Amino acid sequence: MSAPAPASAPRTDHPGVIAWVDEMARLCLPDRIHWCDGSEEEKERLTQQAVDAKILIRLNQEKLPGCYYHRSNPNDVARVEECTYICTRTRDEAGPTNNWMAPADMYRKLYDLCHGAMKGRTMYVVPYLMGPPGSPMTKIGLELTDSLYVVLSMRIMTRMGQVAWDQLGSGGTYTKGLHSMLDVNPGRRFITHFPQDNAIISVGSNYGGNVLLGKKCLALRLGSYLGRDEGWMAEHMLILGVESPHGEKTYVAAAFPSSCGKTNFAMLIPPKQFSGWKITTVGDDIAWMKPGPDGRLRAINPEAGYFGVVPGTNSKSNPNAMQAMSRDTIYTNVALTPDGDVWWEGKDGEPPKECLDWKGNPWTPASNEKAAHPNSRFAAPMANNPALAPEANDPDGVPISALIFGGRRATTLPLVFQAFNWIHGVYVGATMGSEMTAAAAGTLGQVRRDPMAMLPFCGYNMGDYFAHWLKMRKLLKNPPKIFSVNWFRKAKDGSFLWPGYGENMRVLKWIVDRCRGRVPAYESPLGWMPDPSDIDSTGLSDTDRTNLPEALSLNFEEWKREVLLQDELFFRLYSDLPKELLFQRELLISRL
Ligand code: GTP
Ligand code: SPV
Ligand code: MN
Repeated sequence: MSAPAPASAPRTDHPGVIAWVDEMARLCLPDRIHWCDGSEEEKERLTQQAVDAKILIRLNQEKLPGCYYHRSNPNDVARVEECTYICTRTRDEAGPTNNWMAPADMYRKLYDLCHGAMKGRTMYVVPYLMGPPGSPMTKIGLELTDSLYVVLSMRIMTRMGQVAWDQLGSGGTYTKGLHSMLDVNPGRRFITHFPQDNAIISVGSNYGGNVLLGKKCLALRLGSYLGRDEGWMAEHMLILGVESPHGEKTYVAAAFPSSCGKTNFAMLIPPKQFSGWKITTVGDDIAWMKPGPDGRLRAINPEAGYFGVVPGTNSKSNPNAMQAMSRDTIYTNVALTPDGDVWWEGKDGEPPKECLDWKGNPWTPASNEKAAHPNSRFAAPMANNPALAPEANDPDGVPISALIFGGRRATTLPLVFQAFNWIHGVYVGATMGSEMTAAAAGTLGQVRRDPMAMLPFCGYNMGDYFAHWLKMRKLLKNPPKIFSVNWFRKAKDGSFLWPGYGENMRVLKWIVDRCRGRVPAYESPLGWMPDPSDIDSTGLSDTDRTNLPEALSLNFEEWKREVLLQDELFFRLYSDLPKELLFQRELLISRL
């Protein structure tokens, strides 16, 4: 057993912080308070405590140095949208797509739940930055939590510790976050946001986006709210750099819903025919974007780590992610092998003859259940990614040339098209649909509208969010071009029409060339589209090349249905919907 940690003194003289931590401690009644400094020494000590408390299992350190394993409660394996609330002053500000409760009522309910909730536990005070130190776009957050798993994950996912205390100083602005696992009971699980107080309270969960408060809660829900007021955008987007053989660099940001390919796309390795082309990762999940002095949209990745989907990741689909999670990583809900290694469906090699599944039960290849949960995740520092763009630490961010929207659609949506202009692009993003995945509790496979991949993450009325998108155009002299992609279209036999993963480079190259005015496109009812011959197919397999025209095709019957399905969301948002989007819909119908 490790020695108890020395009592820790406040690491700041910020009077607001001292008073708030004191108030929350008197509410939650922890046995002790630990003010985190983010040091290596602190990490070692807290990790040992987590191992002693069986919160983490130390993995085989020869195979996976610095790696640990965690199992969450089986009732707590994904974000829960029905427990997620936006507590603005009025219901209308939160809009019809968010759960809402009046702030006073929600505070009362949660303070009741939190009262004495940390008895026998330690309250960790976790300071963190969202964004590179010194960036004008960076925000400071404080998370009070009774979960060591959260503390150690936040240390990977954000710039946590002294660096944040330094930036906070004695008068800085920060987002307040309170998290208690309580007894991890789904009946008492609430992920709540108070945009007008710049505050978050999360109780009853110990999983990912519910509890790593910098991520979806601050960087997207509160971030989108702040962005509207301050003239910037917080988006569920990866950011990547494309480097041509001549050293020309182009940056794109892409919004795909949860578990629809952002991490994979952000770490793409081009096929060997693209010699000299290189993709570097700025971010894999969240982009904060603001008009720069040059009139272009500049983006930073507010995070410092990846909380990535594990199943399906292997040395073929995503070698960079495999490297990133080979050390200093926390694995959650994968399978554990007898030699202290991890396994999951879709990993390289044969399944182990026996192992423990994500629930800790014996598992063999004959078992009917999955060994790893479909939403099992790795938390790895971005510094581990061999393709990390050095610009990920640049306080000025990167200039964005293209914004890409994409969903998981078995039909209807072609491989790629380019919107006619910004307003049309906003319409394309606003009408995005995608099949539900394991990243959130819900019905798998059902198509739902997920505008800009932000349906679960927009911190205010979705209609006003569209208006904000439209307004951003006026702040940009050189706005990015907007594209739609779909890697998931299927043939009649159910197989994917497009090979995806690294081969997506072929589509990305068309996008980059469009941004630079180097490649033709024809005008289709949806937007500008490539002829199959405009997509570089050297080295593509015969089947994939044969399928390309179908992957790019438009089916008018499907589009008639699609336009009607799009209406469902527009109908819900009608009173707040910018009229421009209704006109775009009329234009689309007339073109079809
Ligand atoms: P979140 O972290 O939930 O926001 O997800 P994400 O958007 O980062 O998704 P990720 O890259 O982790 O991909 C999720 C799953 O999509 C992977 O396990 C793959 O199975 C699948 N996937 C990713 N890219 C492709 C692709 O190009 N083609 C196909 N067919 N599947 C893909
Ligand atoms: C997502 O669901 O979009 C994720 C995982 O990136 S979580 O952090 O749980 O939100
Ligand atoms: Mn995500």
